[in-house]
Amino acid sequence: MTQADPRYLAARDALNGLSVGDAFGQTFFHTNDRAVWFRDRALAKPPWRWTDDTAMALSIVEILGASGEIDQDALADRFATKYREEPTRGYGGGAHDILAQIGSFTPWPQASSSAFGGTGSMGNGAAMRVAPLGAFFAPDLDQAVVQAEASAEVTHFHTEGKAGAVAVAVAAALACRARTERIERGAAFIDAVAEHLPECHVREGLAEAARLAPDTPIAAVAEKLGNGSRVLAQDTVPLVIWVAAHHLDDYEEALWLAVSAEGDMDTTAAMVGGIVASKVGTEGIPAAWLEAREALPPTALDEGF
Ligand code: F2R
Ligand code: MG
Repeated sequence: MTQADPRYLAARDALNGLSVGDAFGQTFFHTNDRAVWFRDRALAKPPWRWTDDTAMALSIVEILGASGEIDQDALADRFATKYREEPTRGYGGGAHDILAQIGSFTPWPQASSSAFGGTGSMGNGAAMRVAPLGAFFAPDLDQAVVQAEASAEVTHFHTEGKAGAVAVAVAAALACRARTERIERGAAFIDAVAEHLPECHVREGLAEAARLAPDTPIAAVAEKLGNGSRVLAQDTVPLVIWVAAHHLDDYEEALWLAVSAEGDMDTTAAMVGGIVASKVGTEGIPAAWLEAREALPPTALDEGF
C-alpha cells in the first residue's frame, strides 16, 4: 500500500483524530477544576499522553497496513506485544487479563470468550480503537461491519462489545463518505448507524439518541444515554454517536462537548475524534492540539503519522 492510497489517507486522519481526542480527554482526569476548564475551554500543558485507546488503534492500523484486512491472529499478537511493552497505558481491568493470557500463548478465542465468567467483555474497548478501520473501509459498509466485528472479537466476545465497535466503525465510514457524498446529519445519521447492528442494548441506546433534539444540553444527553462511566459499550457509544451526528463538521466543538459529558473522557473523546476527523481530516484538528499530543510511533502504514 502506498501513502497515496485513499484508504491509507482516511485511516491516517481517523487515527490522528482518535489519538488527539484520547490524549485531550485524558488531561481532564488530572484536574480538580474540570468544570472551570470546560467553561473557559482551558487546555492542559503539553505533552498530552495518549492511552490504551491509541495503543490498540495503532495495532489495528498496523495490521490493515500490512494485510489490507483484519488478520485476527496477527492482531491478537500485536495487541499482546504492545501491552507487554507498555502495560501502564490505562488498560481496562479485564483487558489486563486477556492481553496477558494472549501474551502467554493462550489462544485468543479462549482468552476472549472465557472473560467475565464466560460472557466475554462488553467493555467499550473494542469501540474505542476502531474508527481508523471504519475510515479504511468507507467505500464498502458491509466490509466495514465484518472487519469491525473481527477486530472486536479478539478481546470483546460479548454481543454488546462487538456492536459498539460496529457502530463506531460505520459512523467513521459514513463520516468519511460525507466528504464526497450527501450524508444526512443528526437523527438520520444515528439511524443509518443503528441499522447495521443486531438487536442489543447499544442499538436501543442509539434509538434513544435519535429521539434527542440537537439542542439537548449535554448533561441531559449523558443522563439519558450514559457517558461511559460504567466503561461498557452500551453506556458509551450512544452518546458518542449523538455528539458526532450533530457536530460532524467541527472537531473542536465536538470534542469539547464530548468531554463536557464527563464520564470516560479519554474514550468518548477518542471515539468522537476518530469519527469527526474522518470527515474534517487532519487539517480540521486544531494544530496546537496535534502538537500537544504525545508523538505516535511509526506504523506499518506510515513512518510519519
Ligand atoms: N478506565 C480505563 N481503564 C481502567 C484503568 C485506569 C487506571 N487509571 C490505569 O491507569 O490503569 N480505561 C480504559 O478501559 C476502557 C476500555 O476497557 P476494555 O478494553 O473494554 O476493558 P474490559 O476490562 O474488557 O471492560 C471494561 C470494564 O467493563 C466492565 N465489563 C466488561 N465486560 C463485562 C461483563 N461481561 N460483565 C460485567 N462487567 C463487564 C468491567 O468493569 C470491565 O473492567 C476504556 O475506557 C479505556 O480507556
Ligand atoms: Mg484510555
